[in-house]
Amino acid sequence: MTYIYDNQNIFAKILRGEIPNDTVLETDHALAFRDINAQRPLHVLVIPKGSYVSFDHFAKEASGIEIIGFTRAIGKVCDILGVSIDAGDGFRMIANSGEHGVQEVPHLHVHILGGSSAGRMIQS
Ligand code: DGP
Repeated sequence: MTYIYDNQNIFAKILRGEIPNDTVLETDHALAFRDINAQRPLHVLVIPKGSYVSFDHFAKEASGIEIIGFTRAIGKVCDILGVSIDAGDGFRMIANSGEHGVQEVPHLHVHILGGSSAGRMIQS
């Protein structure tokens, strides 16, 4: 399987600074910013800086350093938002992938949703 990355996707443009974003955290390997269409009081997207379409793509082809950097950034974002289990009320993390995952933007992103209950895992 070959993953085809479209470098004109909206998150690639955000990474290149062509489109503004409300940054929560930037590290060597990840950028976190508020979702333009927030579904909960706290709704942040965390993306790796590398060109990965989806989580499966990232899991198979990213380097160990990229995977650690991205994962640690997610932990830091949880701390920044105050949703960590150790200090807050928790969160829902979602990584939509491909057609059946109903992924709109083809650059890997995880949604961190908090500030109120995320409800049941799948509604329909
Ligand atoms: P998904 O369906 O998982 O691919 O979700 C894509 C999310 O990206 C969706 O919740 C809306 C958000 N989004 C789309 N365009 C932009 C944008 O230009 N800026 C920001 N901050 N978020 C965006």
